[in-house]
Amino acid sequence: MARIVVMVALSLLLGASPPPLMHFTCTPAAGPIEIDGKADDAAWKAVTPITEFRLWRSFQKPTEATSVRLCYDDDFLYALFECADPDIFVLHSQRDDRLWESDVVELFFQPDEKNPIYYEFEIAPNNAVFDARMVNTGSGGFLRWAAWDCGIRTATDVRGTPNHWQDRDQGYTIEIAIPLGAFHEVIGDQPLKGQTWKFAAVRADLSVTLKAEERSATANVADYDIHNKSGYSKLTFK
Ligand SMILES: [Ca+2]
Ligand SMILES: [Ca+2]
Ligand SMILES: [Ca+2]
Repeated sequence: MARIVVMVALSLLLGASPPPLMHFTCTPAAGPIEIDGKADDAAWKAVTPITEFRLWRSFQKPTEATSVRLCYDDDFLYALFECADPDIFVLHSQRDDRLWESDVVELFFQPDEKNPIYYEFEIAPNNAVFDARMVNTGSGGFLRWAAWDCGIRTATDVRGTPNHWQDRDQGYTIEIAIPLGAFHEVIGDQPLKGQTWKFAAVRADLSVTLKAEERSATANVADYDIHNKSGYSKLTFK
């Protein structure tokens, strides 16, 4: 008992220890997906949502619910985020701007652990898009890599009044289609089926209802650096 008390006290002093890394699967789309910000496509109903978002550093559950679904076909990798949010806040509307400074969802993929190239996609509730093919952040970060434009298609559905903090919003949905050609430099013409990538889905939530902004991920973000891929989850294409 004494040893357990000491261990709990130590873990509180040193910060939370990270939970085991997560491993998800991505299945072929069961039908066509219309990129309109609506989750009503039959293909989405067939996908189990990923809901295991954890706050950066503390690994605790975030205040507001977030889910992401993933699937793919011969041409696109699809994602659908659904975010509860009582205060939707959007700062930027330009392509490749600093979308992470207000409410945003993000996807990170490193298709091949032996190849340092990785991909970052961010979409804000106002459908502003940031996309970047990166090698590492020490080489210039987004200033160097964000000019890349992969032809991503996105749409959003906002239930609320963004930037009007006096009322309470319901949330927003973001639907994404990333052309598989975006990853060609790394994966070539290999079929997705059977591949396992490093992966993180991320959400930033800034709201008047929160004591502090909340950044959460399906990855273990121990040091507040989402570009540190050691805590990424894995994503296997079935
Ligand atoms: Ca749709
Ligand atoms: Ca870009
Ligand atoms: Ca918010």
